[in-house]
Amino acid sequence: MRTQVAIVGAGPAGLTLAHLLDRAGIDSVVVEAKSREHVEHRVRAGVLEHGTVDLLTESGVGERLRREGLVHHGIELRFGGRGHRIDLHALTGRAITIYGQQELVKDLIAARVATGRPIHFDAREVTLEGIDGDRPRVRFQDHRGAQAIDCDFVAGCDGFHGVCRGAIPEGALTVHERSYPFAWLGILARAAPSRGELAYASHERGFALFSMRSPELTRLYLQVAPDESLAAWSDDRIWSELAARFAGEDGWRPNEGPIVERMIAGMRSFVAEPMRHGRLFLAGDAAHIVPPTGAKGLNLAVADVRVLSLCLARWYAGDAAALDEYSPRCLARVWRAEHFSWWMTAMLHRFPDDDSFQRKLQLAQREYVAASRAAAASLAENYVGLPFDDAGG
Ligand code: RFL
Ligand code: PHB
Repeated sequence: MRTQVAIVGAGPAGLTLAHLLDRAGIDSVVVEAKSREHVEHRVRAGVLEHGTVDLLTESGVGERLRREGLVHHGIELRFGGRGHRIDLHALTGRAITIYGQQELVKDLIAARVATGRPIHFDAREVTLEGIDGDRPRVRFQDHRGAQAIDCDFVAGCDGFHGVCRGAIPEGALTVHERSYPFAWLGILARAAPSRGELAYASHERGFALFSMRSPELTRLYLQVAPDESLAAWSDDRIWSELAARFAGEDGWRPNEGPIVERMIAGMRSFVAEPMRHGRLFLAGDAAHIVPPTGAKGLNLAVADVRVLSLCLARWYAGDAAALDEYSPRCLARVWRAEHFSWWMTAMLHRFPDDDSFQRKLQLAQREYVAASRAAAASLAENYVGLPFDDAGG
């Protein structure tokens, strides 16, 4: 096989890149380790920034997203038994859209298949060669046997546990990392959302988040210990813990219903820089991870591949220096999102080792955001997403 760009990974980053390159008339081959069924049903992110929605719509894959996505103009911070609404729209003129990541993945795969360009699922033993030269090659195994793709560039969109980052020689990457002393237990319940907007609760017992996927599906998260086992959480325990953490003067609580999906996700902050080595470009979770409290991971993945598609189009049009911009432009936005995600996480979670001074500071921060228009506006502009160019992306 021969193509212009070999894309490793069919998550949001790889699929959006394949779509944007197709729109720019650039050929690509997508190679994915899992089955189509698997990637279309992996429940993960839910919040799309304003700019992400615009990009998807303008590039022609936003039709169902516009129809089925839930537009939200605010979020609630809940602490001290009270709710404090952050009016995202009044503060920024922008909104967010709730649309399941797997729905976006389905739309992008359908768009890819419609172009007739290749996408290989169930690829095993994916390896990269020659990324330091100008003829890289991606090898993999599938049901037909050994395959090889000769290409001009490789896009490493294979997530945090993929192989692409590891193909970069040791010493060429600098890694910045932080882990957190907790994880999130997430559930999807067949229950009508009992309020119209997301609620982020900070409670003595730990953090909890109320979200949704549709008028029939509620998505909920609980802060748990980092090594927590799902087996320790019966349905009853999950619902009573959620009720305790959301309890407030208004008597609001999430509706209960059958739990149709459950998972535990660790929390980490991670950046590997630069996001390029020779002819390999890392994008999305392959290059950086944020804790999910800021709802930024998927949006950053889309922002990265937007820049990559623009730089590649300029390179193919004869601008030899265009690709040098990729990593610095992405990293400006990545570090803003890293800070925001760390800040939201630090403000809202219960840190087991915090002393009373630290907890008072945390409370003072929450009260400031709830009371000050300037502080709320700062949260809001980061949450809805900074315009692409302002943040370097
Ligand atoms: P993905 O989605 O991990 O996709 C990588 C793909 O690469 C494949 N792969 C390989 N393919 C070929 N060869 C190999 N050797 C391969 N190794 C792996 C994988 O099978 C997979 O299909 O990365 P990508 O595309 O960079 O997308 C990133 C997002 O998935 C991630 O950042 C978000 O889900 C993070 N996130 C959220 N982001 C938001 O913007 N808004 C949210 O509301 C939000 N909520 C969340 C989240 C992530 C969560 N978890 C589970 C960590 C909530 C949670 C609980
Ligand atoms: C979700 O709906 O899955 C979700 C919402 C907000 C977050 C993280 C996850 O911060």
